[in-house]
Amino acid sequence: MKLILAVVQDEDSHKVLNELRSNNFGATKLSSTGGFLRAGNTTLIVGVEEEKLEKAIEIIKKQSKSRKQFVSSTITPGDALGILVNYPIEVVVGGATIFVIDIERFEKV
Ligand code: 2BA
Repeated sequence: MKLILAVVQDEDSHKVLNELRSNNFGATKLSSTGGFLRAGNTTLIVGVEEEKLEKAIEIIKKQSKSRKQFVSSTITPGDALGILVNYPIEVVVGGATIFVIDIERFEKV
């Protein structure tokens, strides 16, 4: 058995979860925060049999779009002591960041 940890954007999480559910995958949704943008995203935990791993990853990839976001950065111009200037930096976020972990034991009691 494998465990998928997938970080997706909040906007995509419903579509990913719906398609996982309609293909009989169990999933848990966690609200998470990206360390770089400090903005909300969604982490999905999906336990899958090894032979169904690629199908689950295919669904996550299909439903996760990459988007551009802007993060504000601050610089101090060369000789302008004490003056801070904010300027936007563009970053491309996602589709999805996917980790796959081997599961040693799985039980439902
Ligand atoms: P964030 O950490 O908020 O990162 C959002 C996006 O900012 C990243 O998109 C990337 O395009 C950019 N970015 C991140 N760190 C950067 C840096 N030091 N310099 C410049 N740009 C940077 P993604 O790579 O698609 O990542 C989306 C989210 O997936 C991340 O949100 C984070 O929550 C998660 N993630 C990405 N890589 C991870 C990793 N190695 N371990 C755990 N979580 C990860």
